[in-house]
Amino acid sequence: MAAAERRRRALITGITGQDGSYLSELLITKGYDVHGIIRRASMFNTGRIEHLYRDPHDPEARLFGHYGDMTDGTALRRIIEAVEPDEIYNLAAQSHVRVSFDEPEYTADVVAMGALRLLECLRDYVARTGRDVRMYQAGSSEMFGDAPPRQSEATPFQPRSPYATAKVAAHEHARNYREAYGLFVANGILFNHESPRRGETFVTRKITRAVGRIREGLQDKLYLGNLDARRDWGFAGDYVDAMWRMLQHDTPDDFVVATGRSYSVRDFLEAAFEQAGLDWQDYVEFDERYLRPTEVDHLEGDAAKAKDKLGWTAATDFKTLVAMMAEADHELARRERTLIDAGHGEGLTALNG
Ligand code: NAP
Ligand code: F7E
Repeated sequence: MAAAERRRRALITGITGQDGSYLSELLITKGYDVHGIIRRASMFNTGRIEHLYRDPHDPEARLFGHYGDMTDGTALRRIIEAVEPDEIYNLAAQSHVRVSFDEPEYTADVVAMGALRLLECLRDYVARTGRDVRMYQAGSSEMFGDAPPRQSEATPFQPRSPYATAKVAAHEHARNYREAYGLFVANGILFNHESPRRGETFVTRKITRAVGRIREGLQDKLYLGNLDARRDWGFAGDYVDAMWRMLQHDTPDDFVVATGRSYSVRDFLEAAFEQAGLDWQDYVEFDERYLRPTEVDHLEGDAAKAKDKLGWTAATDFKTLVAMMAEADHELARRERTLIDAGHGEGLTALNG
């Protein structure tokens, strides 16, 4: 292909995660070639992007994988040199807040140092080639921590977990590289976003998975921690569009991405069990293992700047999101039930997501 016809090229860290899969779909639809960094695992970890994959020899192939890890700066550098991306989306993270209290050093290494490693690669690559390469940094509403709602770009960060402090560090590194070296680095500050592809240990998916399994007689209890926490839950498919818009904007900036409405974990439970005609109180039990040493009580975002400057608003409301997840997880549980009835073990985890 002649240089003039070269398709735009995106590099995504964390491509195998929830957001990586939706972002890959979006970018392929927009005509990009998508390259993703995949970490080596003893089992397949590409379930969420398998439907996008074709053999790289196929001229229709648009998705390409590269082994790498956010803890390995040399590999990141090599991948950027080989891919020559126009846009980089840094989505890789140890993204579980509760787990970050158990693995704080690893979380900081992947999230904070990982972002810094990537910025260093970008800095040198841009200095050497003079190319316009844009980077998105996946920041989080967790960075606001204790700050009272509604939180906006002007709200000071008060992080409450090793995950959140690492995200604040990554966010500040990104701002500093923007100012020090004139790099185009946009910081997203995304509030919770969910989907049928959400990891199963996050509370929304844990609930909809349980509802589906309870309906099919595969589970009879659901153990949870704090039901009072309030979150601003949106749909991941909507949020990756905001990421892309940030990199098409004329200047690099920081943007809150949120629905502007918050609900408690109890509200989510009620809505999800109601889908199945069940009363959550008959099934849910408390387990202190799911409490955090420091909790974030109330996150509710003000995304007025994203609306004004990027033309972005959340398209999916809470009720639609819960219904979408509950329906997908009921279907998953039905398939588990069929397999079990056919004598194929305890359940089907490979099809999750
Ligand atoms: P996710 O489903 O947990 O995906 C995380 C991705 O990072 C996976 O692809 C994972 O690979 C990869 N990863 C983890 N450790 C890595 C390492 N050491 N090296 C390379 N890759 C590594 O997270 P998500 O929900 O898609 O979120 C995407 C990003 O947005 C994350 O940075 C998250 O912290 C941030 N964020 C998420 C939300 C939300 O509500 N979802 C809100 C705000 C910000 P494996 O598949 O191999 O595990
Ligand atoms: O918890 C409470 C828990 O783990 C939500 C990540 O994507 O969003 C996510 O972080 C709330 C918390 O998400 C259980 O205490 C009760 O108050 O689903 P979660 P999170 O901590 O808000 C932000 C924006 C990110 O950036 C993160 O990467 O639910 N909760 N009982 C529970 N939570 C879990 N996981 N499990 C429970 O049993």
